[in-house]
Amino acid sequence: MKTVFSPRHHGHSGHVELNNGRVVPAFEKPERAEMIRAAVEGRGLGPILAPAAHGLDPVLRVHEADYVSFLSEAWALWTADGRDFPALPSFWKAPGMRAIEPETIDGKLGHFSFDAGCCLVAGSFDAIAASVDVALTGVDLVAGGEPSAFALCRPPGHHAHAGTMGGYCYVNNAAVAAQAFRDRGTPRVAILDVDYHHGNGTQSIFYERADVLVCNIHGHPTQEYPYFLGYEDETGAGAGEGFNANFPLRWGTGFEAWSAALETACRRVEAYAPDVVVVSLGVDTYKEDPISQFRLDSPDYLKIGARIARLRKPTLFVMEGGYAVEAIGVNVANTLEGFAGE
Ligand code: OKP
Ligand code: ZN
Repeated sequence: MKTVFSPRHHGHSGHVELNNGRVVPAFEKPERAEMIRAAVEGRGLGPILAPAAHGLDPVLRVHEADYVSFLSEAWALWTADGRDFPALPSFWKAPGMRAIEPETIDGKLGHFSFDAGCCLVAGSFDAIAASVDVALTGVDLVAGGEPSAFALCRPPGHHAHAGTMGGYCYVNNAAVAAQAFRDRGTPRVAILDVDYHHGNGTQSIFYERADVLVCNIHGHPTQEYPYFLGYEDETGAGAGEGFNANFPLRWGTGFEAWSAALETACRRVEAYAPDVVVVSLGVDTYKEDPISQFRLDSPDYLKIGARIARLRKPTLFVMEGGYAVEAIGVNVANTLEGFAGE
């Protein structure tokens, strides 16, 4: 399997987040992608390619134009106000307030985010643009006939809504990839999100559509981030009714219960009979993950990859989360090896 990777992710570094009420170095750090790249290389899983530039048009098929403009301008506006440190949002609108984009950067940061998980530094937008190019180059490979590809995206994407960043995610790489498949004439796309956190952005983007099935296995929203979406009764709306499936699991879930949810999700995907599967691949389900509460172990990822392979569909893996840096490479490589060996 070919991997797509860009070193431009390094521009998104030195940033911070709010954790337990304190400003701390971001968990979503460059070492993550480097550990994965090293493991893919070390295991000999296949060639590693640079992404091709696709421009912002495919991003605008999924994201709102004012939001993409904000992302591209935010650092310049922030530093024009004389600030040379990372930009972090810290205020948001309550329901009933006005959703009018403010003129000032402090207001814009709140308007276009839903938490303090999305810091912006000088190189963030370039890394964000490279990350989505990585996903789109993965689409090129699979649409061009490769049975599978791995888009080693960083930053991740699945929490980003059409006009809102959050949870380390700015551009929803998996959603842009799914839309790109559709725009190349692929009739039915399934997104299988196995990251520990609910992919609220991906769900929201396709919620009223029947051409993209979205399945999510994740920490239960009564206990876990993003808290306000991801319940089982969210099954889609309008034309999309029946084309969203959530499998929320309680803190402490181990592989037995997790893989039972994967089996149900895979049967849902099989019933949909997609032409392509996009896997939002997070390995923060791992037992040692510093911000997560499931108990999967490294060998389990071989089985996850093998089950996904048994869908027997062209498959694009898109990297999402995983914060146990010392194990992230092994866990991702195990998933890809389990897939390739099936
Ligand atoms: C992104 B992805 C720790 C609390 C949780 C947001 C987690 C985003 C995870 N500061 N913050 O789904 O792996
Ligand atoms: Zn996650």
